[in-house]
Formats: sequence, C-alpha cells, structure tokens
Amino acid sequence: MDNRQSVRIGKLISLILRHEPQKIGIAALEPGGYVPVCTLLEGLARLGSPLSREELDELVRDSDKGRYSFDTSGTRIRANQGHSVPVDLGLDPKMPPAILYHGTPERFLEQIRRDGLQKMARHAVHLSPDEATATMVGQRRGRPVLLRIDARRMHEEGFLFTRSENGVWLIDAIPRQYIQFP
Ligand code: HQG
Repeated sequence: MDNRQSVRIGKLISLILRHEPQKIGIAALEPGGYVPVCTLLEGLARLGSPLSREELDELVRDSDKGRYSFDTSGTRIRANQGHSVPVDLGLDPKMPPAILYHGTPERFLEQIRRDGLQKMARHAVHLSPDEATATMVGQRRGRPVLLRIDARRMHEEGFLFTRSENGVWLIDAIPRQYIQFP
C-alpha cells in the first residue's frame, strides 16, 4: 500500500470505529470500544476497500498518532480515541500532569471563554500533554490558539481524567476557570 492508499483507508477505518460502525453492520461497539477484526475486514471488502490482515497490522503499527489498537488476543480492534458514538473505553482515571494543552482555531475562542471547553460532537474533550501536539490539533481548522489547562487543580478538586492508549488525555468538560487563555 502506498501512503495515499493507507491514508484513505485509515480514514475509512476511523469513520467506522469512531462514528459509524453500522457501515459494517455493527449496531454498537463492544465494551472497550472494540469490534472483531474479521468483521472489520469483511466490512471493508464489502465497501470496496479490501485489506489483508497483514496490511491492517501495518496500518495500526504505522499510524502517525497511534490511532488504533488491538486487544491482547489480537482478534479485536478499536480506535483509541475520537469517538462520537457512545463508548466505554474502560480506562481507569489517572493523575494528569500539572498542565495539559488544548489547541483550537481562533474563531472558537469567544465561545470557549464563555462556556469552557465542551466535548462537542465527540465523547470527550481531547487534551495533549505537550504544546506541539496541541498546536497541530488546533491548526487543522484555522489559525491555532494554545490553551493551558490547570489539570493539577482540577485533579485536586476531584475531576476525573483518563488517558487513551495513544497518550491523549480525555475528560468530560473543562469549566472556563481552569483555562488559561493567551
Ligand atoms: C472546539 C484529531 C466552541 C474545540 C485530533 C475543537 C485530536 C468549542 C472543536 C482529536 C467549545 C471540536 C480531537 C466551545 C470546544 N465552543 N468550540 N465551548 N469547546 N470547542 O475535532 O480536540 O486525527 O471534536 O476546541 O488530532 O480538535 O482524528 O476536537 O476545536 O486528537 O485522530 O470544538 O481529533 O485526531 O473539534 O480534536 P474536535 P479536537 P485524529
């Protein structure tokens, strides 16, 4: 598979595992957000994008953000984060670093100043442990602004953070008083 092909099929796999599992006939994700690998491969073939198990392994291994993972037996696969369908990723709450980062396009700032960070269409607000990643996330849709989140204080005050397998921090919402605006 060349790079263009793997990006295209990666997007289709993200769409299925995060947003539309019904595309391959799955009504709901299994606990942990998993779907059987064989169902995914059959579904991809039916959608006109056949993929071998070896190619899938390669795609999971080479995903630039580590977007997908297999369960311990290797028979089921999930997206590590980014879902819009209801999902219980089965992650235990973890102590976050003192500061976490969120990158967002400039045009959302006014609303975020008013309402804090909301999960919008996804199952959680996504936060990065470093500025560079957050800036990349923000610039997907415009001029990025970097927000610093006082995760230590939130943790001390009882907010629960989880961390996805690929290192993205997830939380329900960030009230505005914990956000440091530039
Ligand atoms: C913004 C990609 C107005 C929020 C990335 C964001 C990430 C508000 C947008 C992952 C708001 C939602 C997630 C409020 C939040 N008012 N706007 N109150 N609260 N927003 O895509 O964090 O490549 O759902 O700032 O790399 O941008 O797909 O979230 O701009 O890891 O693997 O609403 O998706 O990963 O956008 O990105 P998103 P996100 P993948």
